[in-house]
Amino acid sequence: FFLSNDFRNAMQKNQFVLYYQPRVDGRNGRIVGAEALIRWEHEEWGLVSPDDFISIAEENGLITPLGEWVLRTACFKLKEWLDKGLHVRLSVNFSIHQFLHSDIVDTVKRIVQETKVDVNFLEIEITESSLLPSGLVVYHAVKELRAMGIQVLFDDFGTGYSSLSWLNQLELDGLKIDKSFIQKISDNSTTLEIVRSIIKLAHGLNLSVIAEGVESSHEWDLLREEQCDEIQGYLFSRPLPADQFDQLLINEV
Ligand code: G
Ligand code: G
Ligand code: NA
Repeated sequence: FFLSNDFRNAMQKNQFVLYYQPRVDGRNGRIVGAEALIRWEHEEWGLVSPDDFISIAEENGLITPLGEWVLRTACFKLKEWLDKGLHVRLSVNFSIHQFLHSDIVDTVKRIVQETKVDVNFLEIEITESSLLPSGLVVYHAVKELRAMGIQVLFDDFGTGYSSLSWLNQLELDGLKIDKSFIQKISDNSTTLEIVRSIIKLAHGLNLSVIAEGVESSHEWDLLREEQCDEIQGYLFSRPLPADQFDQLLINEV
């Protein structure tokens, strides 16, 4: 519903911002990390969700510079936290297009050097559906990123068609259970059983498990019982602008 000119202008005018949503320890609710989530502060439309512009950025190729901006901004933020002694991890969403149409490993190396961030606190989220058409390219890039010390998470787990075959082929560090499952675990015993099985499977493969979209303490109780490693959702906090997230972090330590 908008043109790529708008988009180019938006980059030049610095209209993109990162929000940060806390990820907490599944046992005690303490903040252990955050996910960086992009928003567009549009002059007329207000705050625009990535759902409304990421796919367009993928189509017109602007996802490459945009993705670079996201990673650089996130790495500078992470460096700032770590320098203050706030030892949290930060995950960044990567689009499959960044793997296919740019040298993603080279970009990451460059930005890590530029920002001097400790990569051991950096995580990359890749969506399962987006892995599907591009096996080998992703496979090699993931391998190299992990060799650098970066952790790679499988996002929206359970919603795509290839979860299990991908688990079998890719070496990863963790998976995020899609919020569509979490929203049903309280009142649907089948869904609860599926989530329970995903967690067992993941732990058997040495993967950590993050549940997304946790909104009630009952959902948290159920997940804690299953030893879910981390929780993310409105129960703890919505995605926050950087200064508000900083405040939340500082208050907790
Ligand atoms: O924050 P929100 O729920 O509006 O995010 C909607 C979707 O946009 C999520 O699936 C999320 O993974 C994706 N998204 C958010 N930020 C980024 C980003 O920086 N890069 C990419 N590729 N996707 C993002
Ligand atoms: O890419 P990913 O699937 O991580 O998408 C994260 C999206 O989920 C973001 O757009 C974020 O705003 C949204 N989100 C985060 N927590 C909750 C929640 O508790 N409930 C719902 N409905 N959405 C959430
Ligand atoms: Na994500």
